[in-house]
Amino acid sequence: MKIPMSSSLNKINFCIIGKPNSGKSTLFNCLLEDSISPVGDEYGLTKNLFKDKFTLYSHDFTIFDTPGLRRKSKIEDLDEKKRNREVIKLVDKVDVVILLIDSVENITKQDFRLADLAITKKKDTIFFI
Ligand SMILES: Nc1nc2c(ncn2[C@@H]2O[C@H](COP(=O)(O)OP(=O)(O)OP(=O)(O)O)[C@@H](O)[C@H]2O)c(=O)[nH]1
Ligand SMILES: [Mg+2]
Repeated sequence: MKIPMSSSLNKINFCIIGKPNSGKSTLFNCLLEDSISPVGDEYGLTKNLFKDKFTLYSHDFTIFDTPGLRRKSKIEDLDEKKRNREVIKLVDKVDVVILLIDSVENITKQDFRLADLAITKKKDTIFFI
């Protein structure tokens, strides 16, 4: 998937990242007021990047929903590894990262790792709990 990115002030690209099942797709659909990305209790339901655009106060936003990120050492499945790499590549390209934290589980070590990922890549990071 080729993702053209722009950092001009009236075009903002952002992605929602987080652990599996933290509610990323629910937030994505909610922001877009549409049911674009499948939502459900199944752990690791989102297996592709979902992308959409919307305009707010004359600003064009591109938003991505992403597959959940688990700790690397826990992943054996090659497809999941590939999905993880795609999300990390996307984090490199967007302007803003929304890190979604599941308030039911409280903040976990993996949430800190993901915060570190976004901040290390010098992304403007929004923590959404
Ligand atoms: N109670 C409650 N449930 C929520 C909330 N957000 C999401 N859920 C539920 O949590 C489950 C997982 O939501 P998803 O949006 O599919 O989570 P996800 O992070 O996209 O999951 P993956 O794609 O598997 O990584 C679904 O059953 C949602 O209905 C919330 O704010 N409150
Ligand atoms: Mg999802």
